[in-house]
Amino acid sequence: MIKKNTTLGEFIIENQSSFQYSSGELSKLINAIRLAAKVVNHEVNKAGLIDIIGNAGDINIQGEDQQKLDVLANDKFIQTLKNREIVCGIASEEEDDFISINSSDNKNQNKYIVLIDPLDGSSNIDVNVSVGTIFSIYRRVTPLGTTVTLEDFLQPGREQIAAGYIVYGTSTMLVYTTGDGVNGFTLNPALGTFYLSHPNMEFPESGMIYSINEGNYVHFPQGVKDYIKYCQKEEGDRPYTSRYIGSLVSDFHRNMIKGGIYLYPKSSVAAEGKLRLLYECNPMAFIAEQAKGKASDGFRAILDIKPTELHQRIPFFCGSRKMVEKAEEFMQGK
Ligand code: AHM
Ligand code: MG
Repeated sequence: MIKKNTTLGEFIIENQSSFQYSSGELSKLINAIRLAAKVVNHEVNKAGLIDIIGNAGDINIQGEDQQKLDVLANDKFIQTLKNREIVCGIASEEEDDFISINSSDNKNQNKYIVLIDPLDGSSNIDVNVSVGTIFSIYRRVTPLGTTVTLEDFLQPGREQIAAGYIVYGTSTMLVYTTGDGVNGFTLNPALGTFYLSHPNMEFPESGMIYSINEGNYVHFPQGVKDYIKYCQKEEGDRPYTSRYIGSLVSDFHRNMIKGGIYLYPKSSVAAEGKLRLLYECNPMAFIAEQAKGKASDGFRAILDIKPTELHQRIPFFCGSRKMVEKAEEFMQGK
């Protein structure tokens, strides 16, 4: 039973017992992400003042270097997680390699690793368009008490314990799943509190929106070209509406609420597409499946793919189940 005015903090405590491995650690971890999200939100909100308070590389009034927002977001998330000593490893889209965290207090007994894309769609910041943070949580596969290895990070998305995103939009929202449905929380900026605003979020089975960078049309595989033509054809409930923000979190969020499909296919200039399997596609795919949607590379479920490297890219088709299935039919030449 969802109570009105439930805060994210209350929700985490109330739902702790439903976690597959309940120990309070995952709750603490999600709480740390909530805290970092608020800090990053505060910085993102000031982005428009950059000409007044200084550009990246400048020295600010306190004599500190101004950082680019994506670097700053990366630092805030990593620092918050490190300081609380609740994870044993972090991998970030902004870092070349994973970070192992050896906890002196409890002899490396922390079992979770976190993967993050600290500020996705950051090219949108300069023009005041929504950006987001994406996170993903796994249990380590190597033994407790040891230092994490690459193997801990290269798990198929199916193994995720939790995943979520923060969209810094007209309102700031944190949306996440622990494998038991998807819930969305909206930040009241005056109080600094996230409230449950979107309980049990689900993709409509089908929708009327397709989101793809059509400027790359000439480079797309034939299946994608044919699917775009299908979306544009006057037949049944088509033509569909084209909506592309160029910010995965925002495009995904809109499509989950309204019904739609997001596509970032491979192309003749980007053999594996653009999006990263570990930091972008896996967490969004987990949320999509939990919200009764679907995510695929055109041929197989994203969550079933065994990653081979940290920064691996993968084609991404994600959204309302029937729309993704239709796009797959075109990709597979059916
Ligand atoms: P980023 O991680 O460098 O921000 O890139 C990911 C972003 C997605 O949010 C967005 O959907 C996509 O890149 C847009 O790419 P493009 O400009 O090629 O359409
Ligand atoms: Mg990104």
